[in-house]
Parts: sequence; C-alpha cells; structure tokens
Amino acid sequence: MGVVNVTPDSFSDGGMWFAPHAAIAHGVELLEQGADILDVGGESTRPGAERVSEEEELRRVIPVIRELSRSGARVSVDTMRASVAARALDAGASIVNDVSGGLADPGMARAVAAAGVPFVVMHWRGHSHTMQDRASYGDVVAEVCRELTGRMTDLCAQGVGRDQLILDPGFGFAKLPEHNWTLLAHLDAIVSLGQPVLIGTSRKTFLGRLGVPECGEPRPPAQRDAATAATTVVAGLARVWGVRVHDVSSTVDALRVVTAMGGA
Ligand code: PMM
Repeated sequence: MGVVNVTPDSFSDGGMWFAPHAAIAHGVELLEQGADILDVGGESTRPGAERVSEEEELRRVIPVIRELSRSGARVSVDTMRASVAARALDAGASIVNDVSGGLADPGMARAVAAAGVPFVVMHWRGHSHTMQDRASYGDVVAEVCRELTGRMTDLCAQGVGRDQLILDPGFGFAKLPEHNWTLLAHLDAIVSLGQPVLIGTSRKTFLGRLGVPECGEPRPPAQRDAATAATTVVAGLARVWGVRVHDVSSTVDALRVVTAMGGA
C-alpha cells in the first residue's frame, strides 16, 4: 500500500504532494513501482497535529481519489470521518482506512457496513494532540490485542461484517519506541486474531532513532527507508496482509526477499 498524503504537514512528506496534480502523479509513480493499493489521506495524524475541517479534507482527497480510481488504481481513503469515507467511496475508493478504527466518528460503522467494503481498523487511543499521553501499557501486545478485539466486537454489533475487517496495531499512535519494537517482535499475536493485518511502520520516528545517541535528533524521514524495508521483511515473515509505505521500490524488493525464501 503506497501512501499518497495530500497534506501540507504530514511528518514524513508533508507538502510534497499537496497540489492535486502532484498527488495524482505521485500515485501513478507508486503504482509503476509496484504498489497494489494507494492510500489517499487529507489529514495529518502526526503527533500533535490539529484536525482539518471536513470541507478541507474533502477538497484535498476527492479529486485525487477520483482521478486515480479512474485510471484503474485500487484506492483506499485514509480518513476518520464517515462523510469523507462515503464521498470517497462514491468517487471510486474501495477500502476505508480509519486510524481511529471507527472511534472518532460514531457514524463510521454504519457507513462502512452499508458499503460492505474492507475496513482497516487501527489501534487508537485518541486524537493526535493528546495520543502520546496515552502511551502507557503493562503488556503492550496483550493490550493492543484486547483493544482491537473490542473494536471488532463493537463494529460487528453495528452491522459491519467480520470479513470486512483488516487489523492494524497502530505503530507510533499512542506508542513509545519500546512499544513499537515489542509489537513488531510479536506481530504473530496480531495475526493470530484471525483477520488480515496491515502495518504502517514507514519512516516513523522509532526507526529514525536507530543508531542515534539518545540525546540526538532522529534521522530525517527520507533516511528511514532502509530501516522501513527491514520492518517489511519482519512483517512478511509474520504473514501480514499488507504494509503501508512511502517508498514502494524498496518495499517491493524487501517482499521479494520474503517470497524467494518461501519458495526455497
Ligand atoms: N499511519 C499514518 C497514517 N495512516 N494508517 C494505517 N492504517 N496505519 C498507520 O500506521 C498509519 C495510517 C501516519 O503516517 P504518515 O503521516 O506517514 O501518513
């Protein structure tokens, strides 16, 4: 899954694809590099980010989704708003990726149930401006599994089909670096919940801290792709369904390594 952020302020590529034509061209490039799905989002979820209005989110994503879908791409919409999800599906998207797993908007479950499309349910404990205050766990793997299971129960009770659900442990969302590493080491626990699993480690800060002294600044996001590819190998070996990444070329190579090993 290649990331198309139509935002001025995403942590890793904010502003680079903000104009619709730039976002569309970037999406086409990611497809050429081997992306199966393009994830189009108009709201930054980096730690501390403020929300954008619904109108602005629609203005950012709908033309990009319409054009990329028209050209044959499989598109997911990265949104926490039911109204944006519904409009995106009308414009050609076929997957809803909600980092709040349906918690941010009480109308999301109904919208996704009515549409019958795949729904990415990410582990989430609150909006970006406060989420890192909630990064407190006794056993992060057990708690993420329990909270994702709770979301599944709740969503199914609201009419969403179990076969629609894709689970995501939410790397970087209400997680400290040690939580991210523990989750990466135990992806099998998330996979064993029985649903397809998506992960989004790409260029996240915990990777930028590798090899940097504790008091130093993390490496800039564009220098985190080799570490991202290493996490993709881990994910592939754990048999996750998908990886959400900024750099598709290195991801495809990483997955080729996993596939080649599988055939050996
Ligand atoms: N991370 C971001 C945005 N959307 N969606 C899913 N399912 N999983 C993630 O980990 C995730 C996401 C934030 O990263 P970005 O600012 O680079 O898009």
